[in-house]
Amino acid sequence: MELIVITRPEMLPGEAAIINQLFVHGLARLQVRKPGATEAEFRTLLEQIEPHFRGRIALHQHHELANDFGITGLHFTEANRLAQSEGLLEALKNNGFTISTSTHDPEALERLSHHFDYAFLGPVFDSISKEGYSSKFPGNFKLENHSFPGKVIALGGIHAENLKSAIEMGFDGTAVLGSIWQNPDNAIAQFEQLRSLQKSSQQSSFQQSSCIPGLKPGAIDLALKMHAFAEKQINSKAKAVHCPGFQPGDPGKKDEADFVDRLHFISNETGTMSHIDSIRLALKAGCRWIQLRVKNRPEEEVLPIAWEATRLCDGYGARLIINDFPRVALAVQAFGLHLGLTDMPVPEAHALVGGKMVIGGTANTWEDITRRIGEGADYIGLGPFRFTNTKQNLSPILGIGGYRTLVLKMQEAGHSTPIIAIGGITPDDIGELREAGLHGVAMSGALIGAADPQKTFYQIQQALC
Ligand code: TZP
Ligand code: MG
Repeated sequence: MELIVITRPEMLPGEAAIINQLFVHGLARLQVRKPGATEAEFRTLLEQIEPHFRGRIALHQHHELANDFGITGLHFTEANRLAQSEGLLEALKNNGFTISTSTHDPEALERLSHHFDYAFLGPVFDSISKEGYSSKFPGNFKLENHSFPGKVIALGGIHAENLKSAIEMGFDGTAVLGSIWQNPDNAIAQFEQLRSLQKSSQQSSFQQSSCIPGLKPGAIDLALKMHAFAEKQINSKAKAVHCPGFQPGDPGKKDEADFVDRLHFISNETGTMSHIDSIRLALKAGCRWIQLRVKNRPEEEVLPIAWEATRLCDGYGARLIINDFPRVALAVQAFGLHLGLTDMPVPEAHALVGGKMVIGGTANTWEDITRRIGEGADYIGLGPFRFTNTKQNLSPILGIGGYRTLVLKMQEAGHSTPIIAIGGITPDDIGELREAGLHGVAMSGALIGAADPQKTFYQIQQALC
């Protein structure tokens, strides 16, 4: 369930620093709404928001800035919405944008374009920030069944005391403004309080499974660590450009193994879908660790795909891992590189991409595992779990028994390198894989072929919790 923050309409001193902190503390969506602000004022604010958080922003005004800042969220106010054609909304959706709108009238939900991903409805309570903006919703309001397929977010006058009532009205999420910004010094504490209230008020199992896309479940601590790691990565990227040599035994690196995501999406192409299409699908569904795995193509063809993947991943604040092509990983300054069983050893790859790029390696046997650990791999992709059409020349299938044996052996030997299971995995397999001691899973077909990839993503997240 979403907890969305809307900015104050006017510019606020120190606003960007608070916004960055809100993101660090797990904010999944910020609506930048400043009706009177100029494009230059928007630019100044957006420039101060850390690039890896900009994928979580929706712009209410100055949509023309979206491209420059890698912003994929566009909001259409009620008046603005009426001026848009279905064709334009559809084109935005097809180009990877998330679009939202707002309405005051529950009946208007029947008339909203189905292209909108979410719509604000309110004011459900008397507004805190907008004087005289009082609610016309009765206290016992219930959101009736409606035909709008997107999420409906309660807006207006929501604070710690009434947030639970808003959730009980049947909304898919809540949006707050006044309660966050009325005392900016207290914005983060307020956000945390609202978020934990919202979490404890969630009732249905689907709502409970709605971990924030982009962050691992239950994630304030993790978000803080990730933030620290992201900063380290930015520094290390700068280093990688200036001194790409491998630094053996680099002490800064090993404790970062914790940051290996529990869900890795592996790109693929089918008759109807390109690698980029598959990555866009995964990002929209919520995946934030994306491996670009292009097979049987020369490096010069992989590079432009990697650039496009980088642009997309940056827009969503996701990590991009390049499979097989160290020089491409270096060129696009990817977050990581993944090496297959027949690729070069990890230290050789470090010599090409720099000592600090995250490097993962494939394994199928105990010998592969110990070799990967010896080489200093940051994570190991162990598989295949079962037969899959996604990969040609599959190694022998491990099954759950194979994983149990190998993970036990690792534990006995005192090895803690995170192991990611791969190969034909579906959401239903995750429970037993986690029980067997696996750190996470890599999936391709189960997400690409899902009838509703976002629902599948939530199912996966819940199983990974
Ligand atoms: N390595 C072993 S299986 C596999 C790779 C890259 C493919 C995983 O894709 P899927 O569709 O989840 O089986
Ligand atoms: Mg390879």
